[in-house]
Amino acid sequence: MPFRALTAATLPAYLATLPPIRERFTDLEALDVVEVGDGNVNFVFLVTQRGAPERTVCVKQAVPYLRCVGESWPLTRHRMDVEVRALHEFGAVCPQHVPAVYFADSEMSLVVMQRLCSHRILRLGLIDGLVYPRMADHLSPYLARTLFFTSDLYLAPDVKKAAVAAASNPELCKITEDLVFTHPYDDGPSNAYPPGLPRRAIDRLQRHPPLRAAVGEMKYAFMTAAEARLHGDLHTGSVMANAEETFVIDPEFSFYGPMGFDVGAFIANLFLAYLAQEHRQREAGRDPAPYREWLLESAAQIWEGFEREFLALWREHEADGASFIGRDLDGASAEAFRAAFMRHVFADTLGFAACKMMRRIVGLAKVADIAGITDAAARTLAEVRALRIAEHLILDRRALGSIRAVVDAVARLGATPLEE
Ligand code: SR1
Ligand code: MG
Repeated sequence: MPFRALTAATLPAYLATLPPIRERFTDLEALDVVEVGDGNVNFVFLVTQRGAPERTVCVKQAVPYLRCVGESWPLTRHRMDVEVRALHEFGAVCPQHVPAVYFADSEMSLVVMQRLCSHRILRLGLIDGLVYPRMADHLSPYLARTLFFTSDLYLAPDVKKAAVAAASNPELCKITEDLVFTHPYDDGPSNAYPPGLPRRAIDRLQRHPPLRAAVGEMKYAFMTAAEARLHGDLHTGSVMANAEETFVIDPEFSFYGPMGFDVGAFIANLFLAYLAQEHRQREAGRDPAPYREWLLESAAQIWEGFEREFLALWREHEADGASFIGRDLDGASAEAFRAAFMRHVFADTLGFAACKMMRRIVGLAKVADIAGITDAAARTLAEVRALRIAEHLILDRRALGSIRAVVDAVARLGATPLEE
C-alpha cells in the first residue's frame, strides 16, 4: 500500500486490511483510537476495542518530516525501517525490556506493537517524583545485552560488518551530530538559549578551547566508532516503566556507534532529573534529599550493573579459551584487555553524558524536567549547575576513576551557587 499519513479516523480501516492485526480484535467496528505521541519525531496511536480493554495495540507511524517542527523539516521515513529492525534485534537479546512487534509495513512506515498499558513514560514519572525500584536492575542488563551481543566481542567479523552497513541511519545521525555535538558549541541556528541563562555560561561552552576540543573528540567517536548497535536516543523519554517492568521504546535513532553513547545518554538524564528535583520536591512540600539520593544511586547502580553484566557475558562467551585478543599465553592478558576496554567505555560514557546535558540546556529539544520549572531562578540555577557538571565530566572523563566519584562530583557541583 503506498504511503499515506494515517489519522485516528482512518487507522481502523487500515488495520482491518491486516490479517495478523485483525485477529487481535473481535469487533473491528468498535475500535477507539487516540493519538498520544508527545515525542519530537513520530505519531503514536493507541487502539482499543470498546468493552475489551485487553484487545489493544500501539501503532507508530513515521511521516516524511519531523513532527515537532513540521513539514519545513523533511525527514526520511526510512527511520521506521531502522526502528523496526532495532526492535527485532534488541527484542531477540532482551525480550523482557523491548516491546513486541506484531506487524510492520515498510511502505506505510508504520509498526503495530505491544501496547504498554500500565506503564508510563519514565521522564514523566520522574518529574512527578516517583521511585521505580527496578529501574537500575532492568536498564543494566538491557544495556549489557544489547551492546555486547551486537559488538565485535560477540559477532563474527563478517557478520558484524554486514550489520553495521545494514543499520546505517545517516539522516538521524546527522540530527545528533548537529544538535548534540555541534550547534550548542558554535552558536548554531537550532539553539534555544533559556531566558535566564547568563551569557558567561554560554561563552564557557562556546569560547573555551579545552571544552571545544573534548566535544570534538566525542563527536568524532560518535561518527566513527561502530562498536555496537545503539538505541541512539536513550533518554528517560525513551523508557516506559511501572514498579515491576521497564521497556525501552523508540529506537529510530539506532545505528552502530560507541557503546558509551547509550549508557551516557541515560545517566545524563538522571543527572538532569537530579538537578530539577531540588526545586520540584520542595515545591511539592517534600524534603528533596531522599529522592535525589535515589536518582544518583540509580545512576551509579546502572553503570555498575552494566559493567558487571557486560563482563559476565564476555567471560562466558570466551570460556572455551578463544578470546578476542587471541590466545591468552600468560593467563592474564584477556582480563587486562577487558579492564582497559571498560575504562574506555566508562570515559566515553562520561563524555557523552556531558554532551547530552549541554545540548538539553542550550539546544533544541529541552528536557521538561528542567525546562518545565516555572520558577525562573530555580530553573536557571539548575541549568547553570548542569553545565558545570557537564564541563567537569567531559574534561575529566579519563581521570574520574569510578562512578561513585562521578556521583559525588554531581552532588558537589549540583549544590554550587549561581555565582562561582
Ligand atoms: C530534532 S529532533 C530533537 C531530538 O528529539 C529526539 O528525541 C532526539 O534526542 C533529537 O535530538
Ligand atoms: Mg524518540
